Amino acid sequence: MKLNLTTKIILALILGAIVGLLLNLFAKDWFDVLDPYLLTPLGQIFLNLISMLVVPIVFLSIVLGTAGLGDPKKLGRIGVKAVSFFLITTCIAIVIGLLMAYAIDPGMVEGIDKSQAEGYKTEDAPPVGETLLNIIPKNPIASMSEGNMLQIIAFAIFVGLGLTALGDKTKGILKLFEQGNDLMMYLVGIVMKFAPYGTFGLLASAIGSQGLSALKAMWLYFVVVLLGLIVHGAVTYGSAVGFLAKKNPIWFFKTFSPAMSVAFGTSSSNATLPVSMEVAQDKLKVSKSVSSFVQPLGATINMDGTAIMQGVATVFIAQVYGIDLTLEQLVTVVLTAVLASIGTAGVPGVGLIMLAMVLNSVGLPVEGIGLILGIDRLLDMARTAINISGDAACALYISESEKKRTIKEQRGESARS
Ligand code: DAS
Repeated sequence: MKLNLTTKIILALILGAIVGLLLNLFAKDWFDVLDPYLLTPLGQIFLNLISMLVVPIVFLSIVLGTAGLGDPKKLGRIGVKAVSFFLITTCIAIVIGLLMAYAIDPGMVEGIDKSQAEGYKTEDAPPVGETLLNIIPKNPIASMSEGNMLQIIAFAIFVGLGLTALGDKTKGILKLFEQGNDLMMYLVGIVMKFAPYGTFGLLASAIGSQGLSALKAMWLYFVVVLLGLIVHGAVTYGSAVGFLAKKNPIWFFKTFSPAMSVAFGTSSSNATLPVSMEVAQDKLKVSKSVSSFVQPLGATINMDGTAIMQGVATVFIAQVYGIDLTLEQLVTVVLTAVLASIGTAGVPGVGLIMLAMVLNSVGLPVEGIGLILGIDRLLDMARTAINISGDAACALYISESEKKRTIKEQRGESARS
């Protein structure tokens, strides 16, 4: 029986989880041998293979997406629609996280040992103001070598606008970029054949090392975040796909599931970009120019799943430390979480770094993150799948609205002629 890639990846995820759990519960010594020589290398090879393609794909697709839009006014319109969609849905996401946390009170559960948190140190998240100021790169080659996605996107937009303005003079370069993009998408197809093995390794290693013991005291926190992700996906994205894109939300999630399963396995929006763009263009029929512009931008500045975790984690940590948050502090949490998501790229674990920024903004103890560290890897998988779904829902909405606009303009022209 020939299984399609999605089924293979989902089966690999399930098998990886089962193998990881069995090794963690009954064969820790086996795991200690298998992990460094098999599980981790399988996962790391896959992560490196798709991460290798991200910078060229993001650069080429934004150049072609921008040039494909042609009219800079259209680029402006799409940019405003995309950023508005991202900011509004991220605000909704963190409010859902806060409301669900206050409804269920995960920080009040027995057995939470605060001493686990002592001494936790987090990396400093990039200051948002500085990130926004530095969007224009001094050296685009350096931006590419550092993987600075916002600077790569900014440079690619300039190049795309230049190609549009110069038209036939630079059609050779445009052709070269188009062929380069086709080459990259071909390589994605090759790399994706390895996806089932890589996602198996990633899951087995993550669950084998952490097991579910970390869930004991944190089970309620874990459940509240998962519930928030499900509510946001079903309600917010379901409504956007249903009412804005006028498409069936169940069809959307079913069709986009191959990309969601890769996001779940890799915990990286960036690494999943090649797949999420291919699925959006080939299966959701999102126009190439809109997908190429909106999804890379979203993978960098739109992280609704992460915002939900931050809302729940903020309330959870405040409750564990017996701190009551005022309304002003909660508003600050919403604003900081939205801004924080703009400054960081979609790579594994970035949500925790941003959480430190959110906790700092309201004076909560950052070491409280040490309490949720153990299960964050598992939650990162689920929230990354939501993060990229928001980007795809936005791209679908904009693509459908642009199609309707074009039809209206064509009708207008034929009526005038
Ligand atoms: N792993 C991040 C992403 O790629 C999300 C997060 O860390 O919260 O979207």
